[in-house]
Amino acid sequence: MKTVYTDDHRLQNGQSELIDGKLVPCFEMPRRADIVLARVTESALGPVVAPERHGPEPVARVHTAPFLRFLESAWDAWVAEHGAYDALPLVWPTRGFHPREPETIDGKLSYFSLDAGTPITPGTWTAARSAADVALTGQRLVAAGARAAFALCRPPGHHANTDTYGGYCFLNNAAIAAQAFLDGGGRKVAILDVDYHHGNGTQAIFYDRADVLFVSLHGHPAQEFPYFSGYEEETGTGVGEGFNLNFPMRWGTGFELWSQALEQSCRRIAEYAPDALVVSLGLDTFEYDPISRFKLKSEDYLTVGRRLAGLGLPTLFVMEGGYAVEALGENTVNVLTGFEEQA
Ligand code: SP5
Ligand code: ZN
Repeated sequence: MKTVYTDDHRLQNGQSELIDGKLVPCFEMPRRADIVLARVTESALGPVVAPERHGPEPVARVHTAPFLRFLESAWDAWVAEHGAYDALPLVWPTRGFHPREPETIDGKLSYFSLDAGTPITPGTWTAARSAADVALTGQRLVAAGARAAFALCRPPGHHANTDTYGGYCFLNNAAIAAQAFLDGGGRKVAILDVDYHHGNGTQAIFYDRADVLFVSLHGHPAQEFPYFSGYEEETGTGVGEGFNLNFPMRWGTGFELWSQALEQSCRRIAEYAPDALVVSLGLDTFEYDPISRFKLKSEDYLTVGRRLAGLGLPTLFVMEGGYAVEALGENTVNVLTGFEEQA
């Protein structure tokens, strides 16, 4: 399969995130994509291609105009107020507040974000738009008949909702690609999210729709970020009822339990019979991930790829999380080569 990649991801290079009560160097760093690219290049996976530019329309199919205006202008507004260092929010509208978009940049950061782990930097907007182009280019390859493609997106996307960023995500690359499948004439798309964290943004974007099935395997929200999304009882609403499926799992989960949830996920996807599958490919389920608590091993990712290939669907892999950086290339390419072996 082809890998879609651009160096533009390096423009998202945050200084620090707030985690465990400390400001520490960002876990979501450029080296992540560099290491995945290096491993793809060494492997027999296939060629690496540059993204085409798709313009603002496919992004605006998923995100609101006020949110996109905010992301585009946030860095300049922040610099004018505070100077040229990373922008982080500090306050959020919680129970009893009145969430109206404030006029000032600090207020806007609070209004449009979900955490203090996701710095806005000079290159954030360009990097995020390029990542969406990477996903859209992969989508085009698959829509044009490729069995599969790998969109090596960075920054990741699955925590971004129509009008919120956070969890290292700005634009929801997987959701933008899924919507592009539908806008290109697909009738139904399934999104399988195997990142350790619940894909709250993707779930929310498609929660009231039956043309996108969202299935997610993740750390239990009673224990794990993003805490307020990802319970089993979240099954969709309105015509979307029954088209959202969550498998929350407790800290310490290993491949035996995780792979059973994967099997159930695959059966639901097969029953749905979509025109295409988008895989939100996070590798932070790895046993040595520094911020996560599942116990998957490198060789397990080959098995994951083989099972996904068994669905027999046109498949777009979209890179999400994974912070055990030195193993990230091997783990990612294991999923993809497992898939190719079986496809
Ligand atoms: C795309 C993606 O994987 N985003 C993940 C964002 C996670 N943000 C930090 C969550 C903090 C949870 N506590 C970690 C404790 C580590 N000692
Ligand atoms: Zn994650």
